[in-house]
Amino acid sequence: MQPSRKIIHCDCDCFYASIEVRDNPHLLGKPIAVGGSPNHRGVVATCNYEAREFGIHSAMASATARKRCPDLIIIRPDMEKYREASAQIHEVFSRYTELIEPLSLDEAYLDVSDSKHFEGSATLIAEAIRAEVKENVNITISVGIAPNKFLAKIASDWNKPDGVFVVTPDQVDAFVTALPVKKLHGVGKVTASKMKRLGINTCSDLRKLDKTQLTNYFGSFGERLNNLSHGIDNRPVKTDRIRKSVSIENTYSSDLPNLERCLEELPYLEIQLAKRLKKLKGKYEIRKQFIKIKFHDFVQTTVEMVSNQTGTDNYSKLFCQGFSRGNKPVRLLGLGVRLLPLNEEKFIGKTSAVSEKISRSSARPTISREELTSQNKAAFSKKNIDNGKADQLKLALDS
Ligand code: TTP
Ligand code: MG
Ligand code: MG
Repeated sequence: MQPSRKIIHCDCDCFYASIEVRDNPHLLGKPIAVGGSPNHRGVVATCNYEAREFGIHSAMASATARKRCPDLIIIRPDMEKYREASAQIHEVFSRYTELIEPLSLDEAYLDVSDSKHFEGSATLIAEAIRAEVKENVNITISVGIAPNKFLAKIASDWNKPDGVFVVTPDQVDAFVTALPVKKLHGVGKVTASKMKRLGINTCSDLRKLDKTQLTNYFGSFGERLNNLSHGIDNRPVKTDRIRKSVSIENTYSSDLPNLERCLEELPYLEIQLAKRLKKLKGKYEIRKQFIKIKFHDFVQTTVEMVSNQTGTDNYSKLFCQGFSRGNKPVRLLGLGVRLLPLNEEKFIGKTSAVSEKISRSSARPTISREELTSQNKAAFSKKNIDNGKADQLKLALDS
């Protein structure tokens, strides 16, 4: 039998908001959110725990947030500052292990199974990390410690904010048995309500079904569900994270009324996507092009096609197809590519056959409107972004 691993999942508490409060101590104790303007259909990127008491959360419209809490202070994101803090935090992680899998600016898995620090005590390592983050970055970070990634991630959320939660190998069974299924990674709203209909509320309910039944109900996810319900997750901490897609999205402050207006926006989105693709390191081949449309009533659709390039004509076609599914005003447009990682040798062997050669970089989930304007003033000045036309540009680097 393989020796049990020691995985730490670290996640900063209300990350962007913590940085803002740190830098503006007069905000301490007040409800604050970081996000776009309520007047321009901005959304909340995050909010501090004081604001959460009003039911405010990430991705909520800023206008709704303000309604729930009239005293809410909304601060524009300063991505540069968050990236700097993120680099400092990741520097702290690297003092304890080389096996780090960054998930986002504020979050990472660490495998400390073979760490020599604190005689290999994951709990003491985690406490040291928390103390160093507090000391060097002046924000709090919560940690979960468990024998695998799935449990460590759940554990880091267990005692948030500023919390620690440990699931030792001999506690795994009891912990998982009582775990509500909605805590399982991959169980979203739809799956959770299907499970509810089937009378499955906890992992112990899931365990009553065998693999075949789980596959019948949940398709290819069935086998993983079976493993998770028994606390099994053998995924290694991957230091070399492979990106599977790059995309860009824009929420418009006024709805785009028709297809023609959507197509007019295409070049501006393409410019942003091209910039992101250029910046990536590593070797990838484009496998698919895709678009996303969110209509004014929040109904959303995505369309994709097999492709090894980023051709405008293809995106136009996809937009036409997507738009025809709703034929109503559009709130958000997005486009992107799905990627196939190439290893070095394969890449060198190909020249003209690979139409796009792009690379990988650290995760960067959002880009502020300010950043967008400074990066691409020429293109966007035409569209008068400062008049609130393109209120929020979200860059999604999905993996
Ligand atoms: P999270 O770690 O998901 O959230 P958080 O750190 O703000 O709060 P928690 O204490 O619950 O961990 O995300 C990290 C940052 O990523 C967050 O501070 C802002 C940004 N973010 C967005 O921009 N949009 C989103 O929808 C989410 C969830 C996060
Ligand atoms: Mg966080
Ligand atoms: Mg996080």
